Amino acid sequence: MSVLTDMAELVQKGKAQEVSDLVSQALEEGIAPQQILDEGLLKGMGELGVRFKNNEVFVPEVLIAARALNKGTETLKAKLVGSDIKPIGKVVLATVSGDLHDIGKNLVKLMLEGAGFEVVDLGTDVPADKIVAAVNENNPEVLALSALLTTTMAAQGDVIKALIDAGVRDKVKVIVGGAPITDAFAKEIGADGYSEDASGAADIAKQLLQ
Ligand code: B1M
Repeated sequence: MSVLTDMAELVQKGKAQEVSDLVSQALEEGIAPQQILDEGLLKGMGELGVRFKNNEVFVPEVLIAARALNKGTETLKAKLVGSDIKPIGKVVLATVSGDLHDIGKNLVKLMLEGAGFEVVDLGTDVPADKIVAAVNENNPEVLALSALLTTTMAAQGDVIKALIDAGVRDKVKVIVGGAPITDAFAKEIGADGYSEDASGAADIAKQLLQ
């Protein structure tokens, strides 16, 4: 079995330290960071997601796997993110209210940092008023919102409404993403940009700086 197949397997088993060790081993073997991410870490979570949907595994197993995946991406971070890049801009990032999914958000953070942004990460389940306060406090060029549930995607629109109500909508560009989000939905809620994946989010944030 290859190191990436083992990694995908160990993500599903939630073996955080082993996953991290395999990421280091894969890097030593010269495997590209993006390939480690796609064919090792995310492949494992994708396979577990199918088993979750089919009720073959449940929330605790998925939670433990998510921790292993996050530990693996932390180990990759040093390779994906340049160490002495001068920030090209600032992004405030959050998963919206009611939503605890953070793996996609963390990848967006990684890619934004890799593209040279300073990122203020507010975490998950962040209410609209807290996001508006963070925009006022940090003055970012870009606000990036993630949502993974059909029941929480509307909260991205609530954040935009809250920015309008607070009179600060024109101070910041808003980009949105997450599995249920589409370009049409992003336009409907008045977002400035949408990407279906994390590296695309970094590209759009860069375009919006211009
Ligand atoms: Co959740 N969950 N979950 N879950 N979970 C999903 C999303 C689900 C599709 C599973 C399923 O049923 N097939 C389903 C949603 C169904 C729906 O809404 N239609 C679901 C459900 C139902 C639930 C609960 C309600 C389950 C329950 O309690 N009964 C519950 C809700 C909790 C809550 O949030 N309030 C729940 C809980 C959990 C865990 C806590 C156990 C865990 C999260 C742990 C964590 O994040 N730390 C979890 C997980 C891990 C998943 C799955 C298996 C994997 C999600 C993931 O991390 N994928 C997921 C099924 C699946 O997707 N196969 C599922 C990997 C990640 C890299 O992808 O986040 O999509 P993703 O990010 C992508 C893109 O979307 C994009 O970039 C990334 C790739 O490059 N992206 C952006 C994300 N944000 C972006 C922002 C951008 C741009 C791009 O710009 C700003």
